[in-house]
Amino acid sequence: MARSLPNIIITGTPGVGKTTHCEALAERTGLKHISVNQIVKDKECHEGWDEEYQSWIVDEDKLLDALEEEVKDGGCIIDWHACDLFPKSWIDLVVVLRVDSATLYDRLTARKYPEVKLQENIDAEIMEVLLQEAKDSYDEDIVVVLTSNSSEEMDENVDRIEAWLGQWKKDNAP
Ligand code: DAT
Repeated sequence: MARSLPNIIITGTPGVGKTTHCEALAERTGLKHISVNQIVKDKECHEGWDEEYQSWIVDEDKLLDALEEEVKDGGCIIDWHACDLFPKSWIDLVVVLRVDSATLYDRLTARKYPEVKLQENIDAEIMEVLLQEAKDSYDEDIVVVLTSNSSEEMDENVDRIEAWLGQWKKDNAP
């Protein structure tokens, strides 16, 4: 798929800072922040609400259909706590954000996550679930791991991704 702008996934355990990074990046670069959560909700790409986890049960086929139109021309920053469902051909860069578990605990507690979801997400971060998923789903050379423990780190991350975008534009200039 030829694109005039790249598609970037920002992924990681809930609470790691995906939305915050995507918003900052969208503002800085003009790329479009695609909140997959929002699309699942707005376009009803789900099979109902899971009470225990307080989250939607995602219908991945519906979600991909809903996303394809947005993503096909490029220029999207996809914000989602999974990355293995997107076709490889859609994606130019996969950023996996990581955070210390104590910091994650504080962020998810502040969000009033139910206990089972809190523990599961902290375990997932410690076990590097998202990092492994990214490595299993995409070529090694497009997967980048960045830490998101502080706003200084976030600023550095946004700078790095913006620099990557600048290089991509040069490399893919018509
Ligand atoms: P996600 O979209 O991955 O669930 P978020 O962007 O909503 O995460 O961030 C969760 C909370 O943590 C939010 O209150 C902002 C804060 N946060 C995220 N990344 C941060 C960072 N690098 N430094 C300081 N606070 C951060």
